Amino acid sequence: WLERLSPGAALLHRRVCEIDAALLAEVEAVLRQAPPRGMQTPGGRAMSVATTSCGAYGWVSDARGYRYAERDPGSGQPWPAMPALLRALAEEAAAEAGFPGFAPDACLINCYAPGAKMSLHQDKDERDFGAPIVSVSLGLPAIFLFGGLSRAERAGRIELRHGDVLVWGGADRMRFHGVLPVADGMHPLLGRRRINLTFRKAR
Ligand code: MD5
Ligand code: FE
Repeated sequence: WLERLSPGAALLHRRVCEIDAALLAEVEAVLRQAPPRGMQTPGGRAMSVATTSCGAYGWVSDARGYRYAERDPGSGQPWPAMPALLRALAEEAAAEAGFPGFAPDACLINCYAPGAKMSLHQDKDERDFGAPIVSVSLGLPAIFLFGGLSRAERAGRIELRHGDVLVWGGADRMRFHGVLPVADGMHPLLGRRRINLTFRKAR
């Protein structure tokens, strides 16, 4: 079911549970071709999340900064293509939330082991803030922090569970957000992992 969090933000509860195994098969194929790696922040700190991408562009971070790149810095090869089911799901979820015509060119895959987290930040490395962002959660649950348009605003908390899809568009696209450290556990399909897929229009 669709829960509207704000005019531009919707949580599609359990949206992908019925197709989770097929989506995961596509994700695992990408992970084999482009293994996830811990990135460094421009400030030199190690991120606890392991990251890879598929699609025309992938998100990378190192001492030079955050950016979208056409190649996987690990292999020097172009990123794997965005698999068909993943792309279709992202387009459908965006339309259901009120953003028809979404055409993602980047899918960032964040792999969280127990204890991994993501600090409060804004997504602003994309060229066009008019396009929404679609986020799909698989595996272990996590507490998602959803803040305001300034860092100082107190963040709300929502639990993201396996199969949940979040869509952020309009003004809500620029909210500060993060993920609290993932609690240890065992998911029947994913094991001791949380995987988040983030579909964006990077260019
Ligand atoms: C995650 N990933 O669970 C989250 C899901 C990232 C990241 O934050 O940058 O890789 S994406 C949640 C999101 C994206 C864009 C805007 C907003 C939330 N928002 O305005 O709250 O690994
Ligand atoms: Fe983000």
